[in-house]
Parts: sequence; C-alpha cells; structure tokens
Amino acid sequence: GFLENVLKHPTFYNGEATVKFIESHPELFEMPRFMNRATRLLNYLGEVAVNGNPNVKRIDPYVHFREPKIPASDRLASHPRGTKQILTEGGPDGLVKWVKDQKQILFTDTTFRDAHQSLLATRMRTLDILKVTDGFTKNHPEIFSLEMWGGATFDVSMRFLNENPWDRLKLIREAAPNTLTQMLLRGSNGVGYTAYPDNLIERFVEKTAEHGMDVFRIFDSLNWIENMKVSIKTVRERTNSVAEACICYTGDVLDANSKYNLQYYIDMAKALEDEGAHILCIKDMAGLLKPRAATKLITALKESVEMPIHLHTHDTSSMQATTYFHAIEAGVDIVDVAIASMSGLTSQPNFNSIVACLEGHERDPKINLSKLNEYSNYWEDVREYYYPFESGLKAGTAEVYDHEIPGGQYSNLRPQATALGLEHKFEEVKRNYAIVNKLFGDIVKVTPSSKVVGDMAIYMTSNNLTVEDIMTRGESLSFPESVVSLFRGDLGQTPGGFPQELSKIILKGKTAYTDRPNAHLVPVDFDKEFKQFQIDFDEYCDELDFLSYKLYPKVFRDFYEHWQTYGEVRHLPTKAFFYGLKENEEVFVQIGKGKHIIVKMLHKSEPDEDAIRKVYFDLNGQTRVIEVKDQN
Ligand code: 3PY
Ligand code: ZN
Repeated sequence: GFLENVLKHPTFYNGEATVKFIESHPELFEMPRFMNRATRLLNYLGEVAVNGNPNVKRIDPYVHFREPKIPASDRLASHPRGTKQILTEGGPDGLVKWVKDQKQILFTDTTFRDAHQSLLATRMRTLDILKVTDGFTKNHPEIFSLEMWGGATFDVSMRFLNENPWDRLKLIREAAPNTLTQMLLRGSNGVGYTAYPDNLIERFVEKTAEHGMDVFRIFDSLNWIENMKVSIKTVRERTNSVAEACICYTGDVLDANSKYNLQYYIDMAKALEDEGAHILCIKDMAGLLKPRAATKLITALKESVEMPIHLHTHDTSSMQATTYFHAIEAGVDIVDVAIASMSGLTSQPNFNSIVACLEGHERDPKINLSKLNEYSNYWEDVREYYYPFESGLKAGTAEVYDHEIPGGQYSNLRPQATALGLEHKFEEVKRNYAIVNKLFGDIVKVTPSSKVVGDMAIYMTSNNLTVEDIMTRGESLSFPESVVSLFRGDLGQTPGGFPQELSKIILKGKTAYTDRPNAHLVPVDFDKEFKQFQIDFDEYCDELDFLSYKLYPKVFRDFYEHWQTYGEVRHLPTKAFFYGLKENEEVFVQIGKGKHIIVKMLHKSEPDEDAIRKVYFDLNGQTRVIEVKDQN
C-alpha cells in the first residue's frame, strides 16, 4: 500500500526525503489504483480459461500459430529524420511545400488502421502494432504517414479489445517520433455514427493533436462541406497539425450522366481549398476509381487546386494498383497502401508490390524492399491470431462497380446477413444495396451513410419488399430508425436533396430540417460535466476518458467496468487474450516499463454445485487460485 510505496521510494530510502516529499510525489497516492495489476490479469485469464473470450465466436482447433518474427532494427539508435521533423520545423505550410517540391511518390501506410478495419473487423491489438512500430519507422523513414487511429478503431478498441484508444495513440506516437501519424475523422460525426455538438468535436480535435496526431483526414458521409467546417477550422486554428479534407469518390467520373461528374469534383476541391484544407484527399472508400478515371480526375484536380493530392482506395475489384499507376503518372502526390500481407481485396493495394514495380520509374520512392518484405512476413504470422475475424472473401469482384459498397462494410455484410438468417439471400442484399442507393437519390455511401443504405437493403430483403411496394404502401411500413434519421436531416444534406416523394413516405408527415445537425445539439458544459463524470467513475479518470465517455457513453462504461475487474488486458499476448492459456502454458507479460510477470496456468477444476470452477495459476513462482462461474 501507500506506506510501503513511500518506504521503498529511492529518495526516501536514501534518506533524502524532505517535508515536501509526499506532496511532490503524487504518484504514490495513485498506487492503489494500480494495485493488484497481476491479480486482475489472472481474473481475465481465469475467465477466458472457463468461458472463452466472448468476442471469439469460432475456434478452429487445427489452426497452427507461428511465432511472428520481428525484423531486426537498432533499439538504441535514434530515429532517422522523417516527415514529422518537416512538420515540426515548417508547420503544415512547410510540409505542404516540401511535398510539392519533391518528385518521388509518397506513401501512407494504412496497416495500423484501415487495413485491419477492412480485413479483420478492426480487431488489431496495440501490442502487435507496437512490437514493430519503432523498428519499422527506423527502417522506413521515407514513409509519409502511418494511418493508425480514428475510423472504427476508437470504438472497437474499447468495445471488443478492452483497450483505451488514447493509450494506443500515445504509445504509437512515442514509438514513431520521425513519421507523421494520421487519423480518419468523420467530420461532425467525430469517430462515431452520429453528429456531436460542435464544442465536443473541437475539444476532441485539440486533445487528439495534443497527444500526437499530425494529419487529420476529414470527411463527411454525404460530401456535405458544412459538416466538415468545424473540424477543418479547429485543426487549422488550434493545432499545428495538417487538415486533410476529403472528397468521397462515388459513381464513375467517366460517366457523363452521373451527378458525380468531373465538374462536381473540381467544384468541391476548390471549396475545400477555400475552407483552408492543407491537403486534398480523394477518398475512394469502395474502390470505384477506374484506371482511366484516375488519369482524368487527378489531371483535372492538379490543374484546379494548389493543394497536394492524396489518393485513398480499396482493392475490392483487385484493379486498384493499376489505378495508382495511372494516378502516379498523372501527378498524384501521395497514395495509401497496406503492407503486403495485410493488403488486397477490401483493404488497400499492396505496398511491397507497388514499390517493386516502381523500381526505375522517374518517381521511384526508393524504399528498402527486402526490409519491407520482412515486415510483411511479421504481419502474415500476426494475422493468423486474428483468424476468427477474417471475412472469408476469396477474390476481387467487379460487382463493386454496381453496388458501390465500401470496403470496410463489404467484408462485414455477409456475416451481418448470416447473423440475420439471410445468408442464402446475400446476392439479393447486394442487389438491394444498389437499388436503395438509386431510391435515395444516388448518395455518397461511407460511414455512417453507408450503414443506412445497408440497413435499408437488409430491411427490404428480409421483408421481400420492392421499390414499388415502398412507393405504394410505404405509409404502412415502419422503416429502420437510421433511415428515418437520414431523411430527417440528421446526417446532413446530399447534393440535389433527398427525393421528395420518398421523403414524405419515410417521414410520415414529420418535417425534415436542412441546417446543420449539430445546430440542434446542446453544447457540452465541460467544467460541470467533467466534475460529475469523475464522481460517477473515479477521480483518476481524466479528460481523455471524459471524451471517450461523451462519444460512447455505454461503451465507455462497459470498458471501465471491464478494466476494474480485469485490468490492463492490452498487456497480454494476443494468443492468450483471444484463446486463453492451455494447461502448463506459460506467458511473459510486460505490465509496465521494466515490469513483468510470468504466468503459467496449472489446472482448472470441474465445476462445483454452483457452477464455480477453480483455476490454478503459477504467478512468478507462487500458486494463485481464481474462482470463475462457468457460463456454459
Ligand atoms: C470509417 O469511417 O471508418 C471509414 O473507414 C470510412 O471509409
Ligand atoms: Zn478506407
């Protein structure tokens, strides 16, 4: 306890403590919060040994895990200079100038965010990322940025990984001091699925920048700039970070009849430049940008705006490396790629192969390919631990040009349809997705608008509804809440507006609004609400926890309760975290800087009459018993 901490403190122990000693060492008081760190982890391992990890739904006894090999790097050497230093020295404008003045193609590596969001349901754990972050950024200082936060990772890390998302940000930042960090921000929807008060978005952006975020990629799920303004302005005015504003690519720019035609992109790009964006991103979330369309679009945008252009895509069609080559020749500045073993299909195109094919090109990035391949091998072995979250997609599909389902959603849709008993109707779900898009007036589909289209497609499929049914007897149907909300204006406005007749049917007499959704929300009273938050949780919960709570109240509460019982589970090796320990299996767990425990599971007893099992562990040489109720 406290007294023991004081007595063992080196200053006290060496007789140097003064009257001010305790006052100047507040961490001594914090110790009880961290007491029993090991016991809590044993609670977790005991629970998993008896009941399994509740988020692992499918265990394959034949899967064989290999020990991932961490590529060599000099742990003690300092990092070579990289893009982070350029930003620190020259600010966002200096960085933009540097990007434009040099000729090589630049890369954003999405392995730490979009790749696993799109392939493994966002389940990648911080521990597996951190094992290679230091070495990766030492070996590859040419990389423009690491996309490593935001999108779905914020919510999933609390909800399914029981990790504090802020820890991930701080730890990766610390391990990658030479490379820009990058996140995906859903404009006024923050890292959530609905609009938040402006001052919450502002505070979130400020704190995120303060704790290490360099590039904010900002989009709106309907391409409605009004929803992006607060985020862009906050990044510009209150941080030293980069505001990268997106146009979400929809339809086909080669199709002269589409409302998302070349003029649409040029106008929106200019408008974003006027809002103060430092970089323009073409965010092709479904992977619809065809090679020749890339030539047309990138060439026109290079002529229309001064900002560097950053291209993001998903390889759902399996053609997107070709698109990148066309874009690179047309002068795109930065492209998004994922390390080979985490690339392809609904993820980003293959970093390693693109590097190989650019060898000798006038924009050759000169990245050490054999080292990059070693990292791919690391991720290939790590990926195996996550097999229950694989989507099962086997090949690219040209259907994506019809249904336009974003990569991250596509890999989720079959499991979602299966869970609803619609597995045999998956084809119909995809077809209905395209039908709903037309019905809604051809909208941009990306989180959260894509979820609404998906909900409606599933609703139509499970109720055997056609467009005609909706238009003729829609008054008697009760539409999914997300659909009503979209038509009410909760996600903002779409180019040309929502179809009037359908809107009347869906809203059933209620009126829609056309101003910003955030204008209808009560601002957060930070002082007052934070005090109450600390009373409701505990006084050690800080302002970052408060932000997590404001964004996801229920998810945060569950996460907090999990933490109280099971501690910092992010320290556990991934195999132990998902699958528990086998009898006599031993793990080394680093629980803090220079602190570790060695845990061996000895045995678990049969359940007693109350279904309680005893799980015996050896913890650093001492036997410990954890009692767990068997839920089976
Ligand atoms: C997200 O919002 O999480 C996305 O990845 C959208 O493409
Ligand atoms: Zn994406």
